[in-house]
Amino acid sequence: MLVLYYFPGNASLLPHMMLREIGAPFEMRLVDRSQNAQKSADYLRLNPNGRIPVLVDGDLVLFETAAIALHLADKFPDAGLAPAVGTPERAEFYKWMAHLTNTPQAEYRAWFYPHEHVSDEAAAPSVKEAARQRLERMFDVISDQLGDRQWLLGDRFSAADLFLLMLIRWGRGMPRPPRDIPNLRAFADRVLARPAVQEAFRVEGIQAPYI
Ligand SMILES: N[C@@H](CCC(=O)N[C@@H](CS)C(=O)NCC(=O)O)C(=O)O
Repeated sequence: MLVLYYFPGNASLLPHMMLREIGAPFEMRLVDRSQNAQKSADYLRLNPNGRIPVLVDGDLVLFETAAIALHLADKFPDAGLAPAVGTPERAEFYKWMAHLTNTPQAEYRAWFYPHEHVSDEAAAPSVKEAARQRLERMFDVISDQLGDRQWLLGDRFSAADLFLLMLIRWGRGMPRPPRDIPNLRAFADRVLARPAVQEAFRVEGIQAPYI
């Protein structure tokens, strides 16, 4: 049995949307951040970093969102969430998964948790501001790369598109949110139209505005 440890709207949203796309049975367990449950002894046994999400797949206990996403794409190839191994499309898929996780996703840590990046709390606003500037540039580059293509891989939908939707959504409170970039908004609307995505949002209690 697959078990996803989640908190609404957190990075667990990517594997959750994928699991809805896949349609395999799975269980969801809330990690109650209002109680700091991600730092509880029980949860730290699953992810010693104290971060969400974790996927348990039988004896396998996996942390890191991108690793979980790649594992799900591989485990359920019929869901078509990643191109075939060894193809140029698969390489592009890896590029986007790696880029999204170690560039904008990592940068969001500085935007949402600037205090983690300073030894002097007074410097936190400056770290946050620098993160804002870098995130804006990152979304500009992603937007240029996407152009007027339907999905990140062109005609082919993949888990990378679900990842990008989640990251666009995380920026909804920024001064210049990613949704203000016209092709990112159109892209996000395409992903949001997918029934599996709507079901994941409904189950997590995520309400409009989604991005
Ligand atoms: N690189 C990690 C980052 C996960 C992460 O930052 N999760 C956030 C929620 S989106 C979290 O657990 N925040 C609570 C905390 O850091 O205490 C991953 O992709 O799994």
